[in-house]
Amino acid sequence: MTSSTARLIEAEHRLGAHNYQPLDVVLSRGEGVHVWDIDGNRYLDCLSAYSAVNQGHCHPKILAAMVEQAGKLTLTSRAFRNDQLALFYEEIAALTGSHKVLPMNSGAEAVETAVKAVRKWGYEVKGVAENRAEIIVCADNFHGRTMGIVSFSTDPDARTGFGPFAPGFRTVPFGDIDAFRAAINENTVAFLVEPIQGEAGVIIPPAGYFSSVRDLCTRHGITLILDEIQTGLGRTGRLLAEEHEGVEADVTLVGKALSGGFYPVSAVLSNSEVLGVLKPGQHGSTFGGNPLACAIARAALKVLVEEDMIANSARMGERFQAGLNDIRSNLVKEVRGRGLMLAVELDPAAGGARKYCEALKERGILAKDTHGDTIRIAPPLVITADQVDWALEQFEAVLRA
Ligand code: IF1
Repeated sequence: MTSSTARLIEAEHRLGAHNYQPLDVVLSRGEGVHVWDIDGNRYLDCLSAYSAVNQGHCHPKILAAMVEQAGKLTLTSRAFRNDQLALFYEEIAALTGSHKVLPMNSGAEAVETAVKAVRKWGYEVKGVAENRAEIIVCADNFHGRTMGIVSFSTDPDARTGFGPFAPGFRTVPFGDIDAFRAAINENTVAFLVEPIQGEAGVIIPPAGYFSSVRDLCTRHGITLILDEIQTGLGRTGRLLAEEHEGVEADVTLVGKALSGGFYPVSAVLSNSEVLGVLKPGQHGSTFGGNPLACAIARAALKVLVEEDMIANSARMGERFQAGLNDIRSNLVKEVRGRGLMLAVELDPAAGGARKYCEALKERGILAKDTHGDTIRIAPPLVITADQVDWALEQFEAVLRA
């Protein structure tokens, strides 16, 4: 480690809250699938800022849109209108087939927005008795870090010490349709769920789970809220992961790659009348829907489609997953994923995924361990076949060492 790297890490440690334990690599530049540290070492980014940079680092067209808009108008607040918001609405609604859009900033804010809207919908439209609304969620979910959201987390790290918690949530195991059916009652207003559980280790539910969920939601007047903040916008090889399941959510949450990593932009997309219950003054955000965010999001969506990144995600994901499956190593327990949302679960005897991420870093790959034994692999969707093959050589070397 060079002295400047050590100095920056020391200052972070001394002055920053210790709520993260990053790999000791200090990055200063990014382009496409690559990032460089302050000493000029190049890495293939296999995390993509948790899928926020699906379009690749510093995509030139998103950058140009950002710079152009930043020189014209950045923020008006929603007290006044701006000339980008309607265009953002039109473009994202056309792309996703949504009828209503509510722009926010972080993913957690989109989740909070959906929780608020769906409760109000429950009282005003479904006729649930005041303060009785229940939202069903899944064990091992990850939806963000706010108080409301950690109230229905089952992860001790996310919850412990942060009570008292918000009531009104009921937890069922992910992928278990009988448990979901049994949790439904007359107060159930929504089911909030990730199409593929990311933080839990890229967990794909059994085939048919979501079509049964969709049927039950329709039959019982329950709003199906899919958190596509991580799975959405091409990550799994489709625009939205719901397409793999042949279902349509009533409410879809997107964030992260909605800006290509330039800026926090999230949105609640609604097919039903859920967002219609929000009246002036009942919800909002200083920055939500600002012209800079809208211009960036418009460009981020445009390049995703125009540059065929979604199909590339499907093709390269298949190649990457097949290559991982071909690695003969008794350290590997399972390889799983969809598109470029991949994970290698190691055998518990391997001694944890972190040290393999350290070894990958030495070979020029940045990947992230999750839940002890799983290496998460999620490169930008612009990755080429040669880059996938090179990455596979590094994974093979590390997993067979
Ligand atoms: C961190 C994980 C990923 C998300 C889903 C909402 C949000 C997220 C499905 C909230 C955010 C992030 C946050 C990041 C770690 C990360 C993560 F490991 F925790 F699970 F991506 F895999 N819904 N996920 O995945 O979005 O408010 O952060 O914009 O450091 O906490 P946000």
